[in-house]
Amino acid sequence: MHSKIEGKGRTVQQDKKRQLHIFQLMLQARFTDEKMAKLGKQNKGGTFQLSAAGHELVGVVAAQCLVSGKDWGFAYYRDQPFALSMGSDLKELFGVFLGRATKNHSSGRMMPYHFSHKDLRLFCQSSVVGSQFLHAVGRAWAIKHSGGDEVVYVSAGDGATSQGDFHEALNFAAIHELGVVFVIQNNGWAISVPASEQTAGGSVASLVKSYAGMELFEADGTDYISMQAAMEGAVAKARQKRGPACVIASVHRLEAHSNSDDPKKYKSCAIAETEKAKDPLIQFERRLLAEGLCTEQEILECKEGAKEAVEEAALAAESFPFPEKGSSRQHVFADYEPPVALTEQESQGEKIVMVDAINHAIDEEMELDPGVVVFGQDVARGKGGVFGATRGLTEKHGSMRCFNTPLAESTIIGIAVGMAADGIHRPVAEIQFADYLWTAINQLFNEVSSIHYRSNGEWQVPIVVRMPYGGYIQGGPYHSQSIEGFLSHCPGLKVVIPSNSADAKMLLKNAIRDPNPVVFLEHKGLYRQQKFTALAEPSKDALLPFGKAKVAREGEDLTIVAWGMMVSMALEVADRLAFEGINLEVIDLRTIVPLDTTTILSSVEKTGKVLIVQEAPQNCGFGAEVAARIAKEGFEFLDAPIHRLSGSDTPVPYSKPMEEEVLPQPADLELKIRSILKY
Ligand SMILES: Cc1ncc(C[n+]2csc(CCOP(=O)(O)OP(=O)(O)O)c2C)c(N)n1
Repeated sequence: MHSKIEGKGRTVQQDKKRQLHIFQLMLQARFTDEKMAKLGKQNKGGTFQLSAAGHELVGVVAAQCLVSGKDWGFAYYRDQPFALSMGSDLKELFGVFLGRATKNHSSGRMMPYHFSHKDLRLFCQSSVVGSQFLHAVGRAWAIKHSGGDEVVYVSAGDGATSQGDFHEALNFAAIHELGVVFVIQNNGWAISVPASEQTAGGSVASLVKSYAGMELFEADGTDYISMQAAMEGAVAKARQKRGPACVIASVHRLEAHSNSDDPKKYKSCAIAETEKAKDPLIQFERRLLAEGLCTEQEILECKEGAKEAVEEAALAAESFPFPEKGSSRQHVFADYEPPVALTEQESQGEKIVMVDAINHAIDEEMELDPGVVVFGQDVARGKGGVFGATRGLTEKHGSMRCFNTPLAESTIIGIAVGMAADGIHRPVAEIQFADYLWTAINQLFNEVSSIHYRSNGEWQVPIVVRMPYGGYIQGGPYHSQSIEGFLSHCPGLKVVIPSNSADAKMLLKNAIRDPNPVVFLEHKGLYRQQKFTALAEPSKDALLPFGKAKVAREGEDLTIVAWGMMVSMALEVADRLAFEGINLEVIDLRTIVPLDTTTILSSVEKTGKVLIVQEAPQNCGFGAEVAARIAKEGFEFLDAPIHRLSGSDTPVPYSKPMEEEVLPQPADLELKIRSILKY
């Protein structure tokens, strides 16, 4: 579908009050930009300035077509006019610019123009161009399946449409017929890159049209009649639950990209002059006068009123305090204590393998909480994931609570963000193999992990990302990776790696209830493993808090610190060496973020010797972190240097003899233990 809306010759209901209100907002936005530029030069706390001049009409009109506090906004950095028109306090916008403490918009954590306002349903934005598209469609998915009629607005520049996430979002929105309105503010430039070097054929519209069910509205974003008609049409479609729409609004960026950019390096004076002539404020004013909607005097009053409001807001913001000293470390994680007591006692249940324990954990949480939704590649129906962990959940809980996504990892993590934003949905996403997380790493590292922090605690995204990981199954370089070291390096993510079925069940149930993002790593080699791994199934009520390592075997001669698959290898070797009178203590970390250093240190205090065993390559692996902490806090306890046994610093090859050379083997472990004990 394609509706081309011309600016001329259309009749749109207009009333004077509404027109003057729109004009006021546009003026306020323009004067705000000018004032911020001035304040920046005066060294009052704001260093980064980014003007929306030329884009004002799009944002203001878009906001007029939405219901503030009901509809959702995922607004990009050139959308200050939108944020303002949705009800953001001008004083706060100035406060953010000056790096001051504010209730909304990050309170000094983000550069300005990263809008976040929970009461107004403006979702927390990052600086990553294009990430927000998938959050918006995730939100729209959740609205649709809750039966609501809220519309989701997501905006970006034309350069952002080159990002894969844009196309993934269009695809997902079209497949699920979601009530989302994409608004592309097409100024023809991405900093200095013109459209001809950005988009195949130079037309974003022709790319958007190829997504079946996506209705396209092309508008002149400097002309009120055109913009209003496009936005009204798009919002009506979304509101009436007829699926997604995309408004491509042509505008001109009248200023530099930001205060550190000089457009003279890439825009000729002639182009800049032509663009200035299309200033939406001038056009709006002319139309008001030409159509007799207001007098010259009223225009003057409007301008004076807007200027006064801006000056007052700027002055008020200058008196806002800077964020409190010591507050910069707050809100990495939301507070959480498991609702029921730790259940470590021996379970009376039947023995269960890890993959079934995981299935039962999700099933029980789905029964308990209707907000829990499961999705990923191949996870639905009889297949239930390539390892069968989610088998039967679609049949039991319905096709909307356990569903397949497209083969697009960024979609899987990105939609989870939007779903979780309402505090009701609890996405449990599956990445088919940890090796393929990398195509979604922006969504996990740059987005999910820091939303709570970046919004100064305003938003929480309780998301569980489950991933099979690890080798020993001849999976080759792309089905064998152990990636926990990377994950643990990212502030804001909890990282869980169970070594047996009972722990897996209790830890996963806890992960689903935790308000923070949790990455849950499941070793493929343990899914159906019996020895050391298949344990009695814990009850429905049993949860295991994070950050509590387990002494999996007690001993006095040497401490082995391990996690995941390496725990069973350590236990196997420990059993064997016990016949020779060597008593090993095996610590199973269970979660690496948070890390239980207390249990590690008290074990090292007892044994005086420690070996850290990890499957991942050695260089910069998580074992290095464990070693550093023992060296710092347990140095006095040590009778020998801290040792590590790790995978080789190579990819994991497929052929069995090669795989065995690269991944730690029981014989390697035994050798290492003997050499440390001789020290
Ligand atoms: C993924 C990513 N790459 C690069 C940047 C740096 N950057 C910030 S804005 C921008 C240009 C974006 O242009 P466009 O989407 O057309 O929006 P406009 O600024 O023109 O409104 C770039 C390259 C970024 N923030 N994110």
